[in-house]
Amino acid sequence: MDEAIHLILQSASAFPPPPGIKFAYGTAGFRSNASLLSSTVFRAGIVAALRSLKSGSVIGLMITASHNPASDNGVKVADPGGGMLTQDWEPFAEALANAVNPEDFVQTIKEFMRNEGISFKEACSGEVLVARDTRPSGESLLGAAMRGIRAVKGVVAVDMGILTTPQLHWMVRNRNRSTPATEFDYYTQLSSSFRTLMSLSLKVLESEPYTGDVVVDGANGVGAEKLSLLLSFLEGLEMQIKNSGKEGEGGLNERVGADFVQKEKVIPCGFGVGDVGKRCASFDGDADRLVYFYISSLEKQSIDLIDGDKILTLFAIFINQQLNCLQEKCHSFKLGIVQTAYANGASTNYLRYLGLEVVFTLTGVKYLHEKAAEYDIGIYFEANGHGTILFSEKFLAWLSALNEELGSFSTGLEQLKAVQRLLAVSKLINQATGDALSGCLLVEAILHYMGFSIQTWNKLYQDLPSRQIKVKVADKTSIVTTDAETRVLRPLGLQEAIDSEVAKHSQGRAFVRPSGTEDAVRVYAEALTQEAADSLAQAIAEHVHQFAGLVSAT
Ligand code: 16G
Ligand code: MG
Repeated sequence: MDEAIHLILQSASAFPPPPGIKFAYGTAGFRSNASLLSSTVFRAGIVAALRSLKSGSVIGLMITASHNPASDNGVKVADPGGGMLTQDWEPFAEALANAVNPEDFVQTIKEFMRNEGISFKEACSGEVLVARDTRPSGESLLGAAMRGIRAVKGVVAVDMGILTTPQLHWMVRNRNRSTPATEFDYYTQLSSSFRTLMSLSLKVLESEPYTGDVVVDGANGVGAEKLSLLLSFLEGLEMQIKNSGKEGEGGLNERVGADFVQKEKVIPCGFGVGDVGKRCASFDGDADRLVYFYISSLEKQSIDLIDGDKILTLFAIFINQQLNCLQEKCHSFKLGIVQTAYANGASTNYLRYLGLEVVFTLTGVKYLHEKAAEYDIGIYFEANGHGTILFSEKFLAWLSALNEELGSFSTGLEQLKAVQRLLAVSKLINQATGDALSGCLLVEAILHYMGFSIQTWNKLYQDLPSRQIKVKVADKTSIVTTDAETRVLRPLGLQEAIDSEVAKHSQGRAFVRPSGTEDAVRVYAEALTQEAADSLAQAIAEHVHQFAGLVSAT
């Protein structure tokens, strides 16, 4: 043991931590300016390697900072099921990232290994797949990650090259299930299940025709390149890709991409007069978020946004229709919808009006994913475009059996088609995590099936006007929330102040929460008019200043 730890320590000396900086394993791993990250990435490599030894499974390590500027980078660990690192390991990841001297560093590893019952093993006992997005800093951080993983005796590090975040999660999940898991397999599975789904569509005569001509904003990131690879498996499908990151197309996430489009609600760079009237989709920098939009006014540069809530609604309607078709056969299976406090109230009302069960979790994919996995079919989405559909093994086994049973009678049966549609969705949609590429194909297939134009889809319900404000306070951790972040526990009195502001507005709703990715407190407000939502958010931001100590508000 001591000799193996000594080897880790020796490798670590090449990656000294930057002085005076505290790293936090936030909502989506470590994130910071790339120049500060080599020690953190090296150490995250050690965490991933130990996780692989502990679980006896393949683990993933993704180097990305998603929608952050190109100068930032980050790192996160994918667990054996393809989801986020188990939350019990986050304190260890943080303690290791922040261990300043060699004694602390060694002690942190030793103690954790002892508590978790992990011991070093012989060669090839563990394996970590490493991928990165297109950020320039990715290559040198990859080196740090590989060194960190290889420093742990018995663990192999495999460089998977440049991938989207969801592709790496998908590969980890598949490797551990012994199902095809290469990048080629990813495109093969997505394209063939998409084709199956399209072939099972109803041809509703009076519906608006499916045109297939969607324009995709790739955020100048990795998603654009991977989408064009995927399209090479889907001959005949028309998708125009903009902001693909090629020379002259602008910088990564610079006034482009899902985060920009969803927050600013303006036309992203690269889109203009030629795109008016078209269905447009935006990915974020690592392609795990998806939103749709169409240009509403070129003059005002405005768009009509179709956010994660509306994608969720489209998926829920479709899945529910298929389940209704199988109602007499599957009443014991449960469909659950998972949202966060950021979900527009109009979406929740609409989903409940459809008779669906809607539950709420904290912000962050790991929380939504965990909750959705409790259902036979769990659909989760954040308004910002992170989301997917999860199917339980039990439900999939039942579907496969039903497919055989019904298939032996007749091929045209509507029930059989419903079964086959659900099976195709389970293969098309990424079961490991939200995925802009697979999500986009599913949206396209469902729009085709429903005969919906993007405008019809948008009109399913009308969003309540909302406003978000970021407040800088002396210490964001002074704000403690409860009830899936919808209510404040501390500082005492702040919730009462919020309640009294909300009560002044018809259909008002508001909450505050400390950000998991930035040093700030976020305020969200919703009301019947934009003016009311703006003034409610402003009034609450002022209360936050008073209660938590002002630095500034933007
Ligand atoms: C991260 C999360 C996202 C969440 C956002 C909230 C993942 C993969 N990403 O981007 O789910 O909505 O953080 O940021 O979990 P905030 O805490 O700063 O508001
Ligand atoms: Mg992302």
